[in-house]
Amino acid sequence: MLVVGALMLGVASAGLAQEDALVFLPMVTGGPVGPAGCSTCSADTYNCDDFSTQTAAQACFDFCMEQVGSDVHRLDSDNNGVACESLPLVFGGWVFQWR
Ligand SMILES: [Ca+2]
Ligand SMILES: [Ca+2]
Repeated sequence: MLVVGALMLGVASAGLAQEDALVFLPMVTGGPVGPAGCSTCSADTYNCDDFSTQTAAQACFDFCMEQVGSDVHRLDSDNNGVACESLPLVFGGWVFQWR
């Protein structure tokens, strides 16, 4: 939530109306917590661009498949079970790239 604080400070210092600065991001309360950067499976919220590695995208894909049984974020457009082949795969200290 440090990012939110910084954003709020940024908005406030930009001279916008006070109520505009009081924006709260939705937080997951209760229920299973997803992998980092993957807090919801209720709607198409993320794209491959939102993840820096295939590993992170795959974790989100797997998490939502388990939670809602579908690729809700559409991270696996060709339905081969591998999310975001375009992203680098980090494994054991090595970085791999799907070809
Ligand atoms: Ca998406
Ligand atoms: Ca795929």
